[in-house]
Amino acid sequence: SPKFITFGEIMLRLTPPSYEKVRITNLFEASYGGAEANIALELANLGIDSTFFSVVPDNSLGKSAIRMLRANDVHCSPVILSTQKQTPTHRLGTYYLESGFGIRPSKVTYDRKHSSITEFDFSSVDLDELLDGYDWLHLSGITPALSEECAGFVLDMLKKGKEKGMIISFDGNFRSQLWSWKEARDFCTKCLPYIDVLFGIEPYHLYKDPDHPALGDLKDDIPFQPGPEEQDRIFRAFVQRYPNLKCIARHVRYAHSGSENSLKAYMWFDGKTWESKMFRFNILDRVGGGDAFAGGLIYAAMNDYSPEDMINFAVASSVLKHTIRGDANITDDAKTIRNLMNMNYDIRR
Ligand code: KDG
Repeated sequence: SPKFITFGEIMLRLTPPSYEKVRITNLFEASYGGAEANIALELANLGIDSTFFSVVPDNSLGKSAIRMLRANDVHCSPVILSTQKQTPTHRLGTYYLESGFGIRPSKVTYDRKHSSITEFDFSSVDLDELLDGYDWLHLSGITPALSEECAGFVLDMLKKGKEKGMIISFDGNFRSQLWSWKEARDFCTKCLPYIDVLFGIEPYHLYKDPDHPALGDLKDDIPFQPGPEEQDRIFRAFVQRYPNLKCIARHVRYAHSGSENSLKAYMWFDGKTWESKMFRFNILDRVGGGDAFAGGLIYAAMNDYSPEDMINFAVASSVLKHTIRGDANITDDAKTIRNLMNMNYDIRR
């Protein structure tokens, strides 16, 4: 099957136990996560040849983050363990997650400025060599928000990946604490011509753009939870302007009372809009749900699933992640997700 590579930041995550507030806890649980790393990990867990590229400080924290990925079968040989000379602040980005409970939303506090990946000079990286031998490149809108160097490198990767005939997936992944909606939209617009598989296009991030003719008529009238016809209009506006887009996927969330949620998704593929089943479930940890959705869809596409199975597998993958603590979708095999996708909830014994 295709060989996968991704590039992004991996961070230390500190979480107060038992839904405690950051302000009163005296304990933080440590784990590691990052949008692209989460996808690399899920794909590796599912048996895909999966590689992660990043820059982390050459210290215990940087090494622990990478060891966690290695222990989950992710190849990390391209990862740069940078010296203090290369990256003067010499730190692994950190984030605090205050897990929400029921109606109280989760809260993320970033402490990631000047992390090693943001200070690294990427001109020393030979992109042709880095991407050689891989078939699928995944990037997200988080990395370009980190620094000018990271943004430039993401664009260079997209161009080189395209030149090498790779399949390119991209998740808009808007993070309002890192940049403005306008900055995100402008950057993602530059990326669009290179993308085959697009995630994370929620209305207020990317396409509410009056200066953007093909997308401009999709103004404020797009609801946050669109129906299939509205979503079809959105997809069509995208592919009309960017015919390179082979697949666009978007998941839509419905909150109920307590921690109960429903999730379903739409996917543009093969010239039409597909709608997944609706899944209803309880949330244990919602961080990384979008990555699990993307990871599931990438896995399904790599394995030539039918369009219905692709979109249902992607949602089921996200649903599974919501039941797992930590950022990544830890799985044993694809069968676990396929069972969930077929709503077969029997105990496996
Ligand atoms: O999608 C999950 C990510 O948000 C999480 O892993 C942390 O990468 C992260 C970020 O920048 O928020």
